[in-house]
Order: sequence, then C-alpha cells, then structure tokens
Amino acid sequence: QEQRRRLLAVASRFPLPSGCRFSYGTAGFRADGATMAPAVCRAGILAALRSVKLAGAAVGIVITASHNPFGDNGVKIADPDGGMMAQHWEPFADALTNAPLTPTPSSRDEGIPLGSQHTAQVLLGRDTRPTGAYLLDAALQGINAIVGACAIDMGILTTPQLHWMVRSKNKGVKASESDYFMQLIGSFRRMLELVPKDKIGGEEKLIVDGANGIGGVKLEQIKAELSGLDINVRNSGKEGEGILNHMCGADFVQKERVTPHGFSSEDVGVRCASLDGDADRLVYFRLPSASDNRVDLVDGDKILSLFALFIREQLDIVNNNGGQANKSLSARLGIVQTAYANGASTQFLKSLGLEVAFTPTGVKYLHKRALDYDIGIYFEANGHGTVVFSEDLISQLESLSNELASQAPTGSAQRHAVMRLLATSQLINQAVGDALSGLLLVEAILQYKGWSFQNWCELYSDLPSRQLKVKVKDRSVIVTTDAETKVSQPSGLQELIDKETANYTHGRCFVRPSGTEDVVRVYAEASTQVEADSLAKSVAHHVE
Ligand code: 16G
Ligand code: ZN
Repeated sequence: QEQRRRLLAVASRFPLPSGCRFSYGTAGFRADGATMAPAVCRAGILAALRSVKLAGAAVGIVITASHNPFGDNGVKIADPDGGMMAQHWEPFADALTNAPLTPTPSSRDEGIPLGSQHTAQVLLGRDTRPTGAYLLDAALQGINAIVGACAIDMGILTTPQLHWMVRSKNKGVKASESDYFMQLIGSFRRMLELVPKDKIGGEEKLIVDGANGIGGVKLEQIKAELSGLDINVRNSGKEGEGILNHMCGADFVQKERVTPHGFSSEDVGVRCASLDGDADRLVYFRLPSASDNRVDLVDGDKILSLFALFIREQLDIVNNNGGQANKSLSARLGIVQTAYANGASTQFLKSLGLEVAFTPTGVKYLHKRALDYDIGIYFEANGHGTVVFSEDLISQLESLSNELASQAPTGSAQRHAVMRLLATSQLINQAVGDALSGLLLVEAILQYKGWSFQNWCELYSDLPSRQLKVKVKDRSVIVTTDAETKVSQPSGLQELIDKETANYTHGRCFVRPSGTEDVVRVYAEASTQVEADSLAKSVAHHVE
C-alpha cells in the first residue's frame, strides 16, 4: 500500500551505516553532522507519527547540537505543549532509528491509524551549523513519507523559539517569529514601566557573548527595540568573528570560568552575559581585572535565585497588602534544581522559606517537576531554566488585576505586583529554557531592584566545587538513585564516596554516568577549592 511504499523508498534513500547505533538521549540524537541524515530522517518519520497519534496537533523538530562543536549536529522532537517529547516515546525513537524500515515499531505498538485518513503537522527549525540545511532536507523527506503529513520549515531559529512556536500554534495563538519578538519586547517594556521611580537610572550597559550562534543573530535583530538597555553583541555569528561555540558561549564560560574570545581589558567591570550555540542556556559574568582571564561567574543557580527572590517578593506584596480587604492569591511557589546546584544556592533558597525539589539532570525532568506548582522555577547550574505558571494562577492574576483596576485606577502597589507577575509570565518562555527571554527577565529585575551586578553576586557565595570526567570501560555499570545523589550500583561504591566526603567540611560529592558523552562525571563541593579538588580526585580514583 501507499504508506508502506513511501517508507521503504525513504529508508533506501537514507540507509543506516552498518555498526552504527543511535540512542535518543537527554538531548535527542547527536553525532558528527555528516553522519546524522539517517537518524534525522527517521526523527522526521517519528515526529509525523507523534502528530498523527495526537490527532494532528503540531509537533516540532529542532536540528541543533547546542553547545557542542561546530562539526556536530543533532535532532530533538518537541511535543505539542512545546516541551520535550514524552519520555515513553523515546524507546520508539531508538527502535525506529536502529531498525531497517518495514512496518514501523511505533505504529504497531501505539496503535497509530496509519493509512487511514489522518493529518499531521511538524514545525521545523535549525541552528546555524553548516550541516543544517542538508539535515533539514532529510527531516522533510522523513515527514513526507507519512501520508497526510505536512511539514512547515520555520527557518533558522533558536531552539526555544521553535518550542515556543509549537506551543503557540497548538494554543491557537499567533506563532510566527515576529509574534515571538513582539511578546518579548512588549512584556519587557511593561516590566520596565513598572520599575519604581526611585530605582530608575541603573546601569544599562550589557555585553552579550552570542557564542557565534543563532542567539546573537536574533538579539541583533531586536536590540534596537529594547529601550532601557544598551546591548553590545560579541561573537555575534557574523562572518569572520569566530567559530560557533569555540572558546566562547555559555558552556565554555560556565565550565572554564575564563574570559571568552572577543573580550578584552576594556570590558573589565561591565555586566556580561553568555548564550550557548542554540540560545537555550544563559549565564552572566564579569571580568574583575585586566591582569588575568578569570571571570566572576553568575550561573544558572544565581539566575534562579534572582527570579525566586523577585517572584516571592511580588507574591508577598499581593498577599500582605497592609490589611486591605482584597482577595489574596493562593499560589504554590516551588523551586526545582539538580544535584549540580551549588549547595550555597539551595541554602539561600531555603532561607527564603521556599520549597526546593531535586530531579535528575536533564530539562525534561526539571520542567515536568516544575509543572507541579502554580509557579515553578527551575534551572540547571549550566544556565538552562525557566519559570512556569499554571493556567489557574494566570486567570487568578487576570481577574485580580481587573478587580484592583476598578478600585484604584492609578494603580496600587498590589496591582503593580500583580501586573509584574503577569508580565513575567509573558516574558519568560513557558515551553523551555530560553536565553533571550531569561536575559530580558534578569535585566528587568535588576532594574526593578536598582541592583548592580555586584549586588546580585552578593546574594550568596558559591561553595568551591570541582567537576571531573572519568573514562571507564562501560559507564552503564554505574546506576544512581535519589536524583543522582547516590550510587546504587556497583555495590560498595557509595560507601567509599561517603567515607571520602566525611573528611571535608561542607563536603558533598556524587558521581553519575553522562547522558551525552562516554564518561562518568564526578562532582565535589567543599569549603575550600583545594578541598573540593582533592575530594573530587579521590572519588574519581574509586570510580576508575
Ligand atoms: C543535555 C541536557 C542538559 C543537561 C546535559 C547533561 C536538555 C535539553 N539538555 O545537554 O539539560 O544538563 O545534557 O549532560 O535536556 P551530561 O549528561 O553529559 O552531564
Ligand atoms: Zn543549548
């Protein structure tokens, strides 16, 4: 039949190289870009099937390898809500990608009505990598192999833009790139209009390291419309400025803690931000002196802490409004971190009276957990994170805002806080971590508080930490539990880690197999750098 013929035809155009196995990991499929076409084509088939299964709701495909080197590429599928593809479909992704294509495993197991009348919609985006166009074509051929499927190429985008578009499309609201920009610019402007008068006039200058990727390109497009901010983009991806992610970008700055390419002693003291290659990670930094290349880093944990502090404050203004007889909000605010979160950040958040939950590494786990709250704030230390608002809270905020407007047309402190929360829900990407929207929220909050970079740094002091990679024969022998904080297998290893850790003040250490590289990662924290280094090293020896 027609469907079968099409699948066989596309499979013969993209044969699997022998001896090569793809596995849909934390970040989808990722490998050398030149070898990716068979996997990307099959991801196209899978995305179309996912859409068929979900009654034609739009799903997304992003072709990117994020912060990985320029020659790599990858593919990830976004679900109709704009989040990562549901985890129970990952085994289908593996089966479909590694199988010679005859009746597809997913269609059999999931009861997808193939061949009957159906429709599917897949939105595609890609980053600036040279293999992107070629892989996009492979994805299109995969999608078009499913009868009734319709592919829409959204162009070269940041990863979070594509996720946002998928989400918007399924909500029935405008979903183009200019709608995305309008939402960001509009809500940022509203945030600045709500800055208290006595705080206006803060430091507007900001330098952004675009990792020579798509984030810098998009920021250049909108920066003129961001009044109240003076943005200078470096590593903007322009011809000749440098190589994607090479000696620059959020991953480089967060891991190496040194000045990225493109910055000089003239930038000492200025607030700087760094995006990764597909602009779903954000960190901030500052060059403290011209004499060495170390940076003062503000990582995802401190961005999270700033967001948490701001939102807590607005909720408090709404709810403790000098005894006025207004309705208050019932909003559960929760924080989600991973074991990589600096211990000092967790302590700071708990000192604000906040509930902090932990999940394993990977956006799909954090995002899902954050949805348990009315306002869920999650971040990985590496700078990926966002704030998610429940539909119920949004409608509470909207009706409270209207109610308060009729009582005090010029706007009370309480109404302003409600409006800030609403603007925040518009500004921050609800689908996935988004460096551009995160950056604008950071900037708006710093202005609101009248804070310098230094004030932000001083929220708490990071405990010294060390990360090491250990090459082992088979990393899957290490199995973890309790959100990766404990090793359950091989037996005895956790006892050894505990014994080492007990030798240090404020010592904390865990090991886990990487989801993206063939290594075991060791993380250690202690009260001095020397101790953190030594703890990491001794635990690494036990892993080898
Ligand atoms: C991927 C994940 C990121 C995680 C990292 C861990 C997404 C979109 N990205 O980049 O969240 O921190 O993997 O890598 O989920 P690792 O397993 O090699 O330590
Ligand atoms: Zn990324």
